[in-house]
Order: sequence, then C-alpha cells, then structure tokens
Amino acid sequence: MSTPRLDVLVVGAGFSGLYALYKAREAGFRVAGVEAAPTVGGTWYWNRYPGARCDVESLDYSYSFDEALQREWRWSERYATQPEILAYAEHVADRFDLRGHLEFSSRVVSARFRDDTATWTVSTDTGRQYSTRFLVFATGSLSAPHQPGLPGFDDFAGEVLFTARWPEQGADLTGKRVGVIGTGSSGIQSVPIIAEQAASVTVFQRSANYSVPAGNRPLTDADQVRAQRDYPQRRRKSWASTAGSPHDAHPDSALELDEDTRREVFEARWQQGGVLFGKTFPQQTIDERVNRLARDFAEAKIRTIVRDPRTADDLVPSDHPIGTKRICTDSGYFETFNLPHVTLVNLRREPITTLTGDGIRTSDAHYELDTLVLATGFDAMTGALTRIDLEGARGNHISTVWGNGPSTYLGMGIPGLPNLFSLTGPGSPSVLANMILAAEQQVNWLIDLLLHCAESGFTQVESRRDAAEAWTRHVDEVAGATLFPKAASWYMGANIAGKPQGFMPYIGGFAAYGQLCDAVRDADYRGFVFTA
Ligand code: NA7
Repeated sequence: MSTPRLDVLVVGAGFSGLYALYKAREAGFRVAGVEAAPTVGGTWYWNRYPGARCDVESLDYSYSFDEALQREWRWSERYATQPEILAYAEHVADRFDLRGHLEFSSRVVSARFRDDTATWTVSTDTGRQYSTRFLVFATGSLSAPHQPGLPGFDDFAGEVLFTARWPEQGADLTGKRVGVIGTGSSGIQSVPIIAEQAASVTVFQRSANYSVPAGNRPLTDADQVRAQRDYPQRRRKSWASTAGSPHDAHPDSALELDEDTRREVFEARWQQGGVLFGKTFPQQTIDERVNRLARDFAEAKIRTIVRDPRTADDLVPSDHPIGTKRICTDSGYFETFNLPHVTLVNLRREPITTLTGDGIRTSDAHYELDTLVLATGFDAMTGALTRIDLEGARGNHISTVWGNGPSTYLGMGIPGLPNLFSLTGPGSPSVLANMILAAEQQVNWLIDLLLHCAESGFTQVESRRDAAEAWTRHVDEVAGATLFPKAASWYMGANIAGKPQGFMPYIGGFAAYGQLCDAVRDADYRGFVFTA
C-alpha cells in the first residue's frame, strides 16, 4: 500500500480550519491546508461589506484553547467588526505559525477516494494535487454565496456588489442611487451604513426579519480587567451551555409572570442587545404562546421606531416565529427608514418583474439605480461541499449520498466517504452556537479520533450508514419539538430552489452535543467502522 504524502489535509482556513491545522500539527500529523482566499479568516475575509459585525460578543467569539492568546488579545468593542475579527484570525495564524502550512488563493474542485490505498486525492483550481490519508472540510456553513436568478440580471448596466464578495478596496457609494436586495443579517447590517453615503437607498424586501439593536459599545480598560478576571468562569459556563455563550434565559416561565414584569424582562433583554433576545424566556422557541409574547414586544418596538405606518407594517415579520430565523442584530436599521432618501419596497406586494439597464422594474414601478447590492444569502450548510466533485469509497458521490438531504454521523462523518470529516456542517450545532467554541469542540474530538486510528494502525474509518441515519433522524426529531421548522429559513434549506427541505443543524444544545460525541468516543467510537 502506498503512503500518502499527508496525514491530514484541511480545506478552509477560517476559524475551524485554523484550529484543525494547529491541533493536527500539535498531534504530530503531517498536515497542510488549502484556502480559496488570499489569506486566512474564511467568512471574515469574504464578508467585508459595510457594517459587517459579529452577533456574538467578542469575549466569547474568540479561541479558548490558549491562555496566553486569550490574555493578550484585546477586543476594542463588545461586538467586533469584520476588520477586527480578520485581524484576530491573521494574528492567530502568525502567532501559531500556521501560514507556512497553507496554500492560499487555491480552491479545492475535486476529491477522489482510492479504495485500494485508503487515501484521498484532492485537486485544486490551481492544478495542484494532494494525496492525504484524512480530509477535513472546514469550509464553513455560510460560504457558498447564493445568487438568485433575477430576470434581466445581465441587462443591468450599473455596478453589482455582493455582500459576500465585497471588493477588498471597498466601494464608494457617495452620491449613488443604491438598491439592496435581501434583508437578512447582511442587508440589515449594511443598509444603515450605505444610507450614510448614498444619494438614495431602495431596499427590496421579500421577507421582513426580526432585528434587535446590537447594544454595541467600546470595551473600556475596566471591562478588560473584569473580562480577564471572569474569563475562567465565563468559559466554564459557555462550555456547559446550549449555545456556547455564558447567558441564561430568565428563570421564570413567561406565561406565569404578570404583564408588567414580563415587559420589564423583555425590555431588559432588548436593552442588553443582540440575538439573545430570542432566548429571553425558556420555551420561547418551543411554545407558540411564549413566542407570540416576544413577537408582540418586538413588533411594538418596530412600530415605535418607524414613523410611516405603512412602512412599519411592511417591516413587521409575519411569516415566522421570532428566533426561528436567526435574529439579526443591527445598529439603527429600522431608524434608517425614517430618512427621506430611504425607501422600502415590499416584494410580496409588488414583485420584481425584471432588471433593466438602469434599475429594477416591479409590478408597480421602475426604480432607477446606479448600484445594486445583493445581500441574498448562501447555499447554507451543504453548498460548500456539494459544489465540489467529491467521490468517496465504492463510487459513492456526494450528490447521491446527500441527494435527499444531508446525512451525517454526529455532524462530522458521512457514510460512503471514509476518512473525510466535515466541521460545523449539517447535523452539528455550530450555526446555532458560538462558532469558535463549536469548532474547538469538534476539532478536539476529531483529532482524538485520528490519533486513535494512528495508534491502532487503522488506515480507514467510516461512519456506518445506519448510525448516520439514526443521527439524522435524531436531528430531525429534536428540531420537530421546536418551532424552528415553521420558518422557511436557510436552516431548512428553504432559501434555495430545489434543495431538499429539512432542519439541518442539531438543535439539542451545544453542551449536550459534546456529551454525545464523548459518549461515542468512550464506547470505542460506536457507529464508525475501522479498517486496518
Ligand atoms: P440570509 O439571512 O439568507 O438573507 C438573504 C436575504 O436575501 C433574505 O432576506 C432573502 O429573502 C433575500 N433573498 C434571497 N433571494 C431573493 C430573491 N430572489 N428576491 C428577493 N430577495 C431574496 O443571508 P445573510 O447573508 O443576510 O445572513 C446569513 C447569516 O449570516 C445570518 O443568518 C447570520 O447567521 C449571519 P427571504 O427571507 O428568503 O424571503
């Protein structure tokens, strides 16, 4: 049997890929990485649109594995901006000497498993080939941008900007008539900043979204001292939590509190800011009645902010329980619609008929535009993998293995694709949790598995099909006990025409998931088949 040049090839150098590279190297494996961007950072390299900011607090959205890194890195704001997070990723890559292992500006286009040698041959668009025993896809959950088929798209003569591919040198929108399609997190974060520059902004909204003020602020010296003092406890709590951050829901049931108290609790969470509003009370994304109370509160906020009642009507989400699409966090989004040069177009009432040379025509009007911003989301969770020509053992191709929707074992193994692992993908809690801790947990577990293979002389490890089916059923059942499947969200695959529908992330909780993974390890990796 021939020996591959590498033990581990990591695809992607975002936060999960960087940590996978680091851990695999520390474990003594021969390791390399391939990254499509010219540098590290993953999603934080590509999503450089104005206003891009993390919705998890900086102190939590950072690696926990290295004490000195945690002590020495200083976040300037409660919620870090894209440039600061990218600088952090760059710092980590330099600090741990990871760049030398990486080939940048190189995209994996195909990977083939050789049954006879139990190795993967991986090809990139730069013409390079890698031979590796294990292949780790750290390609991100929101990394395959979705460009909707807009009629007349090619006729539009103005500038088109994608939030997920914003030009590195920036875009000067001063004095421009800008149209924005998409009102998810990217649209909601960028619209207020675009409105500061543009002559006019027209926001084309298909679905209204819930958004909570981020409550961002600079972190003071006193904050830094407190943060360092409290870090051990903060991290302990995060590791034991449902979402990888140290925040609790209110101890009482919303239904048992009187109206005034309930309003105060919602108000306090609203003022605290951020996505956590979605978890103000226990049962909020499980019990329709509790969810309705939270929706009513959020709706009242929108109506208080937005002066034009018709615009306010259009901005109040009506098609999903609050929190079942990720709540957006904004800095002045709803306020922006009070500006005289900002217009909301409700595409449910007046759909786009076509793009024209100089704008967008809807059923009711023609909107003249110099620049069109597409904040139209991603082929989430599966797109990064299914866009690669990936063939595993015995001719199993990703397109057929996942033909009816993604099936994974513990969110990491895919039956038919031995020695291949996917990080932060379907069947894992990562997109519902603090992505960095989620990546650390999966990578720690995975490196243990690879060490187990190395120590036991196994050259091949593959998830059993029945184990993957059982896990995928479990993922589905847990989601079915919540309100999440009621939203046509990217969690469900609903934003991509023809994509199999089903709730893809594991919603059973971050800590619970870690325990399940550990239980599998402790039961001699039950559900995996090893071959020597
Ligand atoms: P999202 O949340 O998927 O938002 C994409 C937006 O684009 C959403 O409002 C879509 O409307 C809209 N969209 C997509 N296709 C069209 C067409 N054809 N016409 C009109 N509008 C369209 O992506 P983001 O980048 O904002 O955020 C992704 C995640 O990043 C976010 O959840 C956070 O976790 C961070 P729809 O809702 O489908 O009607």
